[in-house]
Amino acid sequence: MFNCLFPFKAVDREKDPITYKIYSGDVNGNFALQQNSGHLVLDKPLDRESLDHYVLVITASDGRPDGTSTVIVNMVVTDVNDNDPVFNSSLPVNLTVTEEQDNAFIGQVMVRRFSAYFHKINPEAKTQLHL
Ligand SMILES: [Ca+2]
Ligand SMILES: [Ca+2]
Repeated sequence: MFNCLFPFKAVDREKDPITYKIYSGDVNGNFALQQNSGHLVLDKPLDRESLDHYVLVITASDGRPDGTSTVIVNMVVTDVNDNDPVFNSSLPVNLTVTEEQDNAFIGQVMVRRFSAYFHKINPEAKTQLHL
């Protein structure tokens, strides 16, 4: 069973049966409007990183050719943390570091971390990690 986002309700003074429709704005087919109840539900999950704002035009008709009312709904998609961080794919994956540099920051940090760790469990390992 779908969760109802919002119940759109129109009133007809002759109490004619009302048919509800999404006229426009559902650009990716995410929404479904139950035509007899006017309940707006999600047919597919929304993705704020793809589209964060919808303007839906919803109609209610009593069946007469000119018996249609329209409502415009602005909908903002709020964020949840659903994406992992990704590295830039253009970053180089093979690095060459020249030995004997004293300003190669990345090399120094890595050697220090590994040295500290290995030195703790094996004092002799420190010398094996030097570039
Ligand atoms: Ca009517
Ligand atoms: Ca997100």
